[in-house]
Amino acid sequence: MTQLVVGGAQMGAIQRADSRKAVIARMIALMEEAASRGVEMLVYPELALTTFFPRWYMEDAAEVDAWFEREMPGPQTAPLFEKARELGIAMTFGYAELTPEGRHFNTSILTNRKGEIVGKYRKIHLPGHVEYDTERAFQHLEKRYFEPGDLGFPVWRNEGVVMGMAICNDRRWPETFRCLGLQGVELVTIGYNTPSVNSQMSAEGLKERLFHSELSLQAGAYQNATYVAGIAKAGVEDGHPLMGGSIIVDPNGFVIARAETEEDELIVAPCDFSACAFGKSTIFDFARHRRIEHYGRITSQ
Ligand code: CDT
Repeated sequence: MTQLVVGGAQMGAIQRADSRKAVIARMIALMEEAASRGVEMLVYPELALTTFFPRWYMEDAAEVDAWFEREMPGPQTAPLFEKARELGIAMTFGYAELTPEGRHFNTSILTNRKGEIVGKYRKIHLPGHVEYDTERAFQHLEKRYFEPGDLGFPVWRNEGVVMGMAICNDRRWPETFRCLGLQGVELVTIGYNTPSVNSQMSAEGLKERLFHSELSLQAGAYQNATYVAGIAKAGVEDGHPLMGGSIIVDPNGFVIARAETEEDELIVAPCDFSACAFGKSTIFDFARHRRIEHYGRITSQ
């Protein structure tokens, strides 16, 4: 029976001018608070090290690449890994990855409690568009700056728990959760940056966006009998509001921890992973109940 105290390190706004050093200092402060509350596994947001730069249209390759990390850990992120090792906290966070071959991904990594990287995920469902869109209230250029992830949806047994990662828009796709669920996932970690308003539909505001996020995270948890931690970057970044709404959900789909602010805020939930077994062996016993002979359309179109 494995138990872990899971923390969600929601982060408030990161401005375009904020340095990596300043952001890492905030992440370390959240980690120290997490340690004082007994957290053993800490989840940070998508693109945790920078502002949500895909809202900015850029043509200059060097300007774009400045938002990316060429190594992980690198000189600026090493103090975060050192602190995690010192405090014995496993963690996951998102960042923009530039590979030695010059490929660009929206990535998250997973570490164990010794500060060693045990897993990497590259975002598969990239929302938005490639070119400047004059019809939008603001830009969402993930398809311009990243290529779709090439690692699939793996899981890792980390600290006794089967863990998988997804990133932001991935949470809206049941296929994400089912790919992880089919591998027995017990904790899905998902960082996100979600604008508080829809750039193409003025009627959709904060209330609806929070609802859709919770709906997706709760359904994913319940339908795959897994804990889910959905953790936001929130607040107003250079005039552009991102919603908060970070939650941790149990394997029955109930919210067991919830952020109240749009600032740096820690949420904490003790998780008993034996609670995943009931759903996995009854209503969501995939081996007994799935009817894959009728699911071909899902992957053929
Ligand atoms: N970062 C990210 O994936 N955000 C998207 C915004 C969708 S609107 C283009 C999300 O699904 O929250």
